[in-house]
Amino acid sequence: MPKALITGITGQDGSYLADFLLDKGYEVIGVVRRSSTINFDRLRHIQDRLAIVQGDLLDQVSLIHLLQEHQPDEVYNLAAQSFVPTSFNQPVLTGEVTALGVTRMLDAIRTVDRRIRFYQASSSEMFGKVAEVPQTEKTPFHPRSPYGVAKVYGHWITINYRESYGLFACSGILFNHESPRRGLEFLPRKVSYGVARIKAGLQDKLVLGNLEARRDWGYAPDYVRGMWMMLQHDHPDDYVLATGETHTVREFVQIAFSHVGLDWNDHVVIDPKYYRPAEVDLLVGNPAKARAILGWQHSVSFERLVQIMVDADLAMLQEAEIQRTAPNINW
Ligand code: NAP
Ligand code: G4F
Repeated sequence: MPKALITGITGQDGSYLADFLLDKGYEVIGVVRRSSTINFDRLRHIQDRLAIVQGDLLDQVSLIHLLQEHQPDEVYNLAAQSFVPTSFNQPVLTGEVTALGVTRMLDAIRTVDRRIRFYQASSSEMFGKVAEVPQTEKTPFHPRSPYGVAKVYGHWITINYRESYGLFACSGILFNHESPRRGLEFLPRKVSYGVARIKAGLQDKLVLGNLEARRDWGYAPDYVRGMWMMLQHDHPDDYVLATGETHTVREFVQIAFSHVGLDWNDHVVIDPKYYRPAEVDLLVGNPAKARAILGWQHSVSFERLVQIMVDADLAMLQEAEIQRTAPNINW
């Protein structure tokens, strides 16, 4: 049975990757940082099939011990401070986790067992103020946030350890991917959850920032499949995963509201506090290399993605309401 270690397993991608690898027959080790409140919401359905272990990308000793103890075949480094606005407020922490954390893990692999295959979660945020359209593995980087800068470091240190020490280290340059498990602070989930609450009569307004930004949005389960495919190939390399389509925030909002029969103009309010010090105006990826070499492609359209997310949040609110109003047979 192959063994995979996942950092960031409590996050959106970590939980989907764990689902995927368990289905493939892997033994999955999930690295969780210590906190005063345990939050395994995204893992509840598979918790008894995982080994949950404590570790932190800020603490290299913990990473070395984990690799020595569990001897994984594959390491997926998904942990990061991943929210762009927070990176402007906490640029040093973002650099420690999202940039230097990659070196800590790579060097732990170099120290413990160089045969371990490594996946780094790089990001389309690295392209920032884009040098060409669409973006490929060869497009130069111009990051626009401390998060993007940290990811550029993580990307290049991954390549450097591959070239310097012969590690099987891959970097996936992933464009935005979403799901009902997305954090509530990211635009797509903020919109799907807000629309569901408005439809349920729990709120009337949804306060947003820049509606003109364009993103290449896909469905998260498609993207974790691509991570695994990179580590199964004969040679380590870097790949863009994207849909090849770009849409504005405004389009996302419009489809989400119209899906429940509402007009977004009646509910959306703009507040400049959600504007960023520097914005990434346009992202659209070219996944031709991943398609040609790995056989990867996305399976969920933009419109369908928005509907999946809104439907899931509507169902979640209905479930919460049922639980609140259901008679408690223990009283
Ligand atoms: P996410 O939901 O924000 O999850 C981030 C994970 O990192 C959480 O499990 C978090 O743990 C963990 N983490 C944060 N700091 C840590 C530390 N110091 N030590 C150990 N774990 C730590 O992110 P995601 O959307 O799943 O994304 C996964 C990865 O892909 C991230 O690296 C992200 O930057 C990158 N990426 C994402 C996208 C996208 O569209 N989703 C696109 C490109 C790249 P807690 O639960 O304890 O906070
Ligand atoms: O959903 P977002 O916060 O995602 P962003 O900044 O594109 O970053 C996500 O994707 C990256 C890949 O490209 C990942 F690397 C990163 O970890 C993260 O997963 O914002 C999307 C767009 C931005 O242009 C933002 O300005 O939506 C715009 N926006 C407009 N109003 C808003 C809001 N974003 C948020 N979070 N909240 C708003 O109210």
